[in-house]
Amino acid sequence: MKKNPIAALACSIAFILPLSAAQAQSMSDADKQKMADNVVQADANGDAALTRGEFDLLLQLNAQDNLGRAAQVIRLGRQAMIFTRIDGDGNGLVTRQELQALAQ
Ligand SMILES: [Ca+2]
Ligand SMILES: [Ca+2]
Repeated sequence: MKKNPIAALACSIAFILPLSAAQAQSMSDADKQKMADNVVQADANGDAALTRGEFDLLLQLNAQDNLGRAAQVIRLGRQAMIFTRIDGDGNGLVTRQELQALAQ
């Protein structure tokens, strides 16, 4: 059994969506767990990378759970902007490495 890559991806996303490390650190463990669950749910094909569609779904799930700035991102219609910012190599997939690079 290899270690679940989703948890690490979720942690990285927890950093990205609140868009500041301070806000991410202020998230409760329960919220981080919800975020991880949402990533698993959004990553429909389980490859630990998010397509634009999977990313939109993740934002919707996070908004429903009032996590990070997801609701604000959707209200302002900034999904594409944020996805583009995270997708460093522009291949249309957000990977764990790209999230981690952004969280540094
Ligand atoms: Ca995927
Ligand atoms: Ca990419």
